[in-house]
Amino acid sequence: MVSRRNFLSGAAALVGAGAVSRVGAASLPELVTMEGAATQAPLLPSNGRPFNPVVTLNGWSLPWRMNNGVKEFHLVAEPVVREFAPGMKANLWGYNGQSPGPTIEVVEGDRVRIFVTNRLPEETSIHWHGQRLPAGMDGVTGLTQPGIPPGKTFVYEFEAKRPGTFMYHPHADEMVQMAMGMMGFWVTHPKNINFMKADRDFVFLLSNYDIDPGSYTPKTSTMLDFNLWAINSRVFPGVDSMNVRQGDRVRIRMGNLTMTNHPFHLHGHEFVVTGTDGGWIRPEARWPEVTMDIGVGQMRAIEFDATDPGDWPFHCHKSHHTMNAMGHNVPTMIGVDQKEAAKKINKLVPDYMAMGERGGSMGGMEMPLPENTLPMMTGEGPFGNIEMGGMFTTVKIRRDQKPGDYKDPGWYKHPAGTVAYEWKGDMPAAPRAPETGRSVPGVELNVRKPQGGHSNH
Ligand SMILES: [Cu+2]
Repeated sequence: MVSRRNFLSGAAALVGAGAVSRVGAASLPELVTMEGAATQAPLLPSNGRPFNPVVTLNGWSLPWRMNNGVKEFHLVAEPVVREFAPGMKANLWGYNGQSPGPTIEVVEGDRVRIFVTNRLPEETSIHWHGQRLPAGMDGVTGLTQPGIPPGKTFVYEFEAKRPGTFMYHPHADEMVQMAMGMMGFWVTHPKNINFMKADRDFVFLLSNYDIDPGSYTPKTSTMLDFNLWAINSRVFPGVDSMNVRQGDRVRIRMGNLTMTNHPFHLHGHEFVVTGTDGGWIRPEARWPEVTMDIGVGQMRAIEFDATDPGDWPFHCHKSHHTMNAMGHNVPTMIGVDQKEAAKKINKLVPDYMAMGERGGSMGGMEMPLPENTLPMMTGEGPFGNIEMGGMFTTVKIRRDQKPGDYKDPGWYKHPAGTVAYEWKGDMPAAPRAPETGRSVPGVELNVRKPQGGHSNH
């Protein structure tokens, strides 16, 4: 077994493909697994046709071996432990040691053979989402194949006909297996290496989990009310930043395997949608956005020129998707004086803390949390608590980031005079909205009263 761990800097160390060539042709390709959740350096193709590799956020790409012109991969479906962010781990199901599984990268026209070994306690299969392939290779349990029983290995084989962005996931006990984290990314690179070449090509999957505070295993019967919204089974501040050089053409590809849509928003730059599930979009048909909604089961590729240095958020715009495990039945307490009630409760529960009177900000608060539980709003930034979680990360654009260097450059150093600052001079009166319909207690509301003859009673 070859493992890959933690090394954003030495690309040479990660090419495990050479190590598998000594394995006999009739055997399974050597099993390659990953430990840890750090973003791995791009997997430079050591054999087969050339391509520009992608970088999987908090993930990795699976090495292959060539066998008589066929690219052979070995995926193992198995229980894994995934760290969502420092301080929280979960028991998930995944592939080759991690959830999500490794990214598979091939070239348009490649003949691909994938060995899938099942080490789960129930049957599984893999559906190659978006691929043109023989129906019998589509991976739908019961419809196109029997389920892969525990302990058995099945083989999928097809030609990667269409370049673009794909996913893989089980089509067996699907709700449970996807709620447990079984999924992976697939990129079919164009045979022309210069076609739509980008300087940085990041990929990740969106997934959702329902893990009660203090527990370790997702509730698999949850349909919509998930409490962890993840980028590649990580949540902020556990999601790595996308580190690029000023002037780079940056591509970000996403696949949505959650149970709802996610409007992803980029700060400081416009992007264009260049790819969908069905392929690449011609330049004249692309449209500019700063927020792009990605529906359930969809894939999208966006591109932009990284013109402006800084630490720019890239996040889902549903605000509860940028929070970590939270209770959902919390009443709004803004404006409610809880002092007297808190005194009474404190007699019974000494640690009780009245919350929410001034909003939900917990920036300055230290609260005891159950074991294995992340704060809802967290992440230490250069100016204090970022108060985010879930589907949030940053694109870090730097003038001096070297080509091919994916290392985190640290926080942006703003040029003097370019940061929002406190005003200490005179305060002119700010214009106010006209005083109609104000709901301040004691002020008579200017509401139209029902007139005689128009009553609905
Ligand atoms: Cu979202």
